[in-house]
Amino acid sequence: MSLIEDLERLESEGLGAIAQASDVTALETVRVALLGKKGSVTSILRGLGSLSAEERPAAGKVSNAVRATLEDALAARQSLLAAAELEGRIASERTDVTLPGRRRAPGHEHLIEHVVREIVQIFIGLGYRVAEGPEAELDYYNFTALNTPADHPARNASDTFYIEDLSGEKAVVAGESDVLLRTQTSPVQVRVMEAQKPPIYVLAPGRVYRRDVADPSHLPQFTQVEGIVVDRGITFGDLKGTLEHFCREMFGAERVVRLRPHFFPFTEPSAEVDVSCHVCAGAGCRMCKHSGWLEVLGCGMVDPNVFGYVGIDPEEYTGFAFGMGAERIAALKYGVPDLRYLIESDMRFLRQF
Ligand code: 2U9
Repeated sequence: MSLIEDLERLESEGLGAIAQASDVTALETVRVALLGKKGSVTSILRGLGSLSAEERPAAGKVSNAVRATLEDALAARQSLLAAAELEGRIASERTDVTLPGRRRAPGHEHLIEHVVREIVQIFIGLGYRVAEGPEAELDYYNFTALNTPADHPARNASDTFYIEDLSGEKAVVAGESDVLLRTQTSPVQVRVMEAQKPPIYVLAPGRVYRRDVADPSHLPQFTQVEGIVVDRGITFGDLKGTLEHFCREMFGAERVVRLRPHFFPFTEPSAEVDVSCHVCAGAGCRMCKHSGWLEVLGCGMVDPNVFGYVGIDPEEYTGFAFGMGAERIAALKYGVPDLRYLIESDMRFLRQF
């Protein structure tokens, strides 16, 4: 009868261990120790086979009852502990939906982008369309087709960023044209004229690059907006009227506009456009260096040689072109004293616009 006593002892010890298991993992260890393959109850049950035929029924009954009692106790404790663990997790992971959210700082359009859009809108209103082109450009489109002589200073490596191949030699496309970072957006208009017959009314905004050291009025990378018109019967009067309209829309209806003769390789005649100083209304002040005028853009009638490169007949068509730096326009309109502020990403400055 010692086997039955052993079983009863194991039952009471087992029930104690089950009651003491403090979590699901500890309970599993208890289950394996009692009822697993090598468990203490299991090995006693294996011993039943060695009992005599008389002893076996009573011992079998007790052992089944002990196993059932332990299994029931394990199941009951298991569901109790699992429920407690779930409750604990729910409590610790609870989200307080009443907490205030994290404030996000929404970005806004950069002043340069804003000014480019202002300029573009004025010319869209006059029926122009916008064209774009590559920033890494061929010498041919940036200089040659714009009537720029081979010995022009702008072509010097000290003024223009030429793109080099891995050996440090100038990169050349199709054995003929150097590759450079465009110094103006004019090549965009050359490409438009190659691809399309007049009438052409096109605006070309985009980034340009020059080997300049940054100072209050120069940046090595800046944003140009250029425009070109090619049509039958276009005159210098059309150019003047268009740019007067632009300046008044951009800077205010009260501003006076004047053109001064100038020289560009791609236009003839050429001019620079000034608007009357908004600070002193033309009387002379520090802003306009006591001249009463602020220089805003350059312009001219498209040189017939340029038409020659793109196959437009200068006897049939004439055209005008103009160009401006968006950073300079932004500085004039919004009173920015140093162009470098526009590219330094200092939020204390940018937030003001
Ligand atoms: C073609 C023919 C002619 C574009 C022009 C200017 C005058 C001009 C400067 C303004 C300030 C450059 O950004 S800046 O330094 N530009 O003064 N640009 S006429 O003339 C063209 C363009 C394309 C085919």
